[in-house]
Amino acid sequence: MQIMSHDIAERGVGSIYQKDLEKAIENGQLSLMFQPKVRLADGRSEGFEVLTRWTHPERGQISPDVFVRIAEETELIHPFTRWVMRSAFSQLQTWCRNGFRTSLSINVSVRNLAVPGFVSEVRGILDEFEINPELIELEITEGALIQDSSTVLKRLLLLQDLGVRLSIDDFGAGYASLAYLKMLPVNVLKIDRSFITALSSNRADQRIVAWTIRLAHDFGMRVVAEGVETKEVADLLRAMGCDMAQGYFFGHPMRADDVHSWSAAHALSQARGAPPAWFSWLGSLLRKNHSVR
Ligand SMILES: [Ca+2]
Repeated sequence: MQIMSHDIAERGVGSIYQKDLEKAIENGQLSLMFQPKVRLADGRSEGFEVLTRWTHPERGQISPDVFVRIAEETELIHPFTRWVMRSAFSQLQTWCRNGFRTSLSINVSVRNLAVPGFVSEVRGILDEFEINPELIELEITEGALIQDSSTVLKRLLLLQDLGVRLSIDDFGAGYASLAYLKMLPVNVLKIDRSFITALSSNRADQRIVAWTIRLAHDFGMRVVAEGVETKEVADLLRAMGCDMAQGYFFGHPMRADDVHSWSAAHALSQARGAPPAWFSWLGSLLRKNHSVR
């Protein structure tokens, strides 16, 4: 199996980790984390983005920036995404059976979309775990979307037919044209964190973000701001009409075991009108207990 791009080979990173990643996918060294998305208008939880962690037996935690990139630049992206979907859907099935209904966003690479069998694979995994497709959102990075527009568009339409939601991830970091965006069967646009982290002090970012929110709404999409770390930024986004937010201010990525207690605490504090800062405190407590990220 071919596997390494020149880019990775030159950096020498792939040679160290590629075989290890293949083993990690097979041998259960990967684990899932869940980061909450929150509705800005009323603070209610809107589900979780599924993130992956890799604990290497000798090297410890490997940064997702490294291993996701290796997966994306090699054929490993196929078993990797399959593992993420099966594990996440299995977890969601357990939650649903226990009466905890939430939705999950899964990151999907354009290389997954390039494979003709991908849509039927998604359908098969949804069926296997008896998941209502409405509870699933697939996030596809903006840069990836413009690489092979006709095939990608065809596959996106087929995925839409399955009933899953689709979102454009990291919007603003790539170069998607507005005309192209209009054609995509996409329900959600996620604004890249690079425009959000300094939003309260950067006027240019404020203009770009306000304009992006208006544009997305004109196209009938909902908007998620990524990388929200402060109350100021959350308040500003709410005033701009942004629909949802994700980031450390609302919740760090957490283990499956912590999702239920976070959700219960979150719902309780929303009912009491407590400020979301309370969750940052809870999040840091959970992080300390589990030494996560
Ligand atoms: Ca994402």
